[in-house]
Amino acid sequence: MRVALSVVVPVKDEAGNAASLARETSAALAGESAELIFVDDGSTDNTIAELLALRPSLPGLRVLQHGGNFGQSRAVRTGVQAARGDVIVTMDGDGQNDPADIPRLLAALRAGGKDLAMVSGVRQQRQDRADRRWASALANGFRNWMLKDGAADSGCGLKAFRRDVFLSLPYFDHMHRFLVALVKREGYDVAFVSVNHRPRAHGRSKYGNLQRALVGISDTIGVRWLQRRFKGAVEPKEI
Ligand SMILES: Nc1nc2c(ncn2[C@@H]2O[C@H](COP(=O)(O)OP(=O)(O)O)[C@@H](O)[C@H]2O)c(=O)[nH]1
Ligand SMILES: [Mg+2]
Repeated sequence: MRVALSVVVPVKDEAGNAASLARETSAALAGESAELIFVDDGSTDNTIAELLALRPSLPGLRVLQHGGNFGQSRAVRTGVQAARGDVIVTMDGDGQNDPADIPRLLAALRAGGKDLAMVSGVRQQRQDRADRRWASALANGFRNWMLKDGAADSGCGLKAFRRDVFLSLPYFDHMHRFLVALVKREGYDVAFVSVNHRPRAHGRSKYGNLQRALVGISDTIGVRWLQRRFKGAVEPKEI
């Protein structure tokens, strides 16, 4: 079967969340020739066992394992590299993103012109603690001021994009938070779609506000440098 769409889900210690998300996603994508790729990044809980138990009933489910903790961005890249579809959807593995939003993201990507390479979710009514929401608002403000990427919520894990474009982007740890700026740097357009956000049912967030802020500042400066060191897109003509 030709796979048109690959859904890539990075997971680190998402027991109780990952398997139900896989079932939900498969139901939301009935009618699509889709595969579902979960990339485990050194989970020490039951995540892997729960996903493997699901495989007989979900033939489109693939499980990749890093065998250590290399980070969320690396897990996304591993999944995209292994993907068979030309279009990728990424989503958090904790169930905070809602797979029911995927068809709207895909419709927006498919309706766009040849320059539209990504549709990024914008979480409405974030179901996170107040301190996390404040930290996120500050980070988005700082990033927007520095990078002018026009993203209201660049950390939203729910995104749809062209696989070839993603694989042409410069890679660094935590790049998943800068995909809008990086895709625009290549000369492509990015569209935004409002998406649902749900509370975490099990487990806890893997990121602290302070750690995220410190890394975020240095990464934003790094992406600003990448923007300056690029002379724009070219469409070479063979003559
Ligand atoms: N593969 C991988 N996934 C991670 C890592 N840290 C977080 N994640 C996943 O990335 C998603 C978002 O992480 P989460 O901790 O919920 O972040 P928050 O929602 O922003 O608080 C979840 O699916 C996590 O399992 C990591 O080190 N490796
Ligand atoms: Mg989360």
